[in-house]
Amino acid sequence: MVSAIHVDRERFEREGFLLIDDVFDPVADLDPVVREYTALLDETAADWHARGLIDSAYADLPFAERFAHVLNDIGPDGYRPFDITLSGPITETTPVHLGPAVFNLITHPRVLEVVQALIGGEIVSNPIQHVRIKPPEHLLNQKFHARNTMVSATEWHQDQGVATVDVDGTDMLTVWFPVFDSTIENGCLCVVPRSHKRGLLLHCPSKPGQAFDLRIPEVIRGSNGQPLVMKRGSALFMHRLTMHSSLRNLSHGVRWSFDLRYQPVGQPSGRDWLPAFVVRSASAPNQEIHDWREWADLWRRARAHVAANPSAQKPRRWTGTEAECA
Ligand SMILES: O=C(O)CCC(=O)C(=O)O
Ligand SMILES: [Fe+2]
Repeated sequence: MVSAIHVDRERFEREGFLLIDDVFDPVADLDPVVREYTALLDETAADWHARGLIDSAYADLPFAERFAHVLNDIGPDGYRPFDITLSGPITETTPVHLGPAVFNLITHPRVLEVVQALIGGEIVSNPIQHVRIKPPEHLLNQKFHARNTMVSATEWHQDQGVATVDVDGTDMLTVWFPVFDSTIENGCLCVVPRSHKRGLLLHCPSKPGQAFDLRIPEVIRGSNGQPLVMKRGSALFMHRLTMHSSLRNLSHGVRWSFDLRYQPVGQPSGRDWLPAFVVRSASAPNQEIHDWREWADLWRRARAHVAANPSAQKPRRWTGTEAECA
């Protein structure tokens, strides 16, 4: 019997985050994800090699080394088949990973138990979600080292700041968890406790014209961040206004995490061209999706729709011309 989870709501509201151990069973919940990604990397590397896009399929290398070599050869866009959302320009063939092991994480009853305690029992899975597979930095080409939040460090930001403005009234909750232990050396997440009380802060593009890589300028942020070392199986539940970032992976192992988001049914998702689906509803249980194929279809249909209607994809809220961004 797995134990019920104690959710300290008062602490969440005070600190802006809650770290909970043993949300996932590493063997039953996380190992299948590792296997799913090992097969995906195998397939993708073989395909790219057969098409002459990479120098080798690197089949003899362990996962993290293989991933780094494949990315070095193919370039930053090669990350897209591994991620679990559609971002950047979307065409009918934009790759995204939609597998059963990932679906089981998104709909995991113990995650939803905590989400329900924090935002109520009518819950939608928000489409702003990522997998971040960060190989040891020394294995990656220089071009990946800075400002690539998927494979290297992440700048300080609030998740509300990276969604479109219609999300402002939405009670969006971020759930971040490591696939393997996350440490200071391998690039764990950092938070500024209680920063959610400051409201939405200015975000600047890290490079001029680069609307997708945002950070809160240091003059505004201050310097009281705190690293969160986390064990495999644990999960962090974070308010949409909590400032957070992540460190570089200076270790010899992979730094691998998922970040998912949830919100109450009926509120805007901040990416309304992507699918939001009901994961739990006591009032309309027939709306819940339990089949990963149905979920994958929602994503494919959304992709086809955006490919045919590019204006469905809305711009982010910051321009970079604000004085503090200079
Ligand atoms: O894992 C990371 O590097 C950043 C994660 C993040 O920003 C998030 O989960 O919202
Ligand atoms: Fe974030």
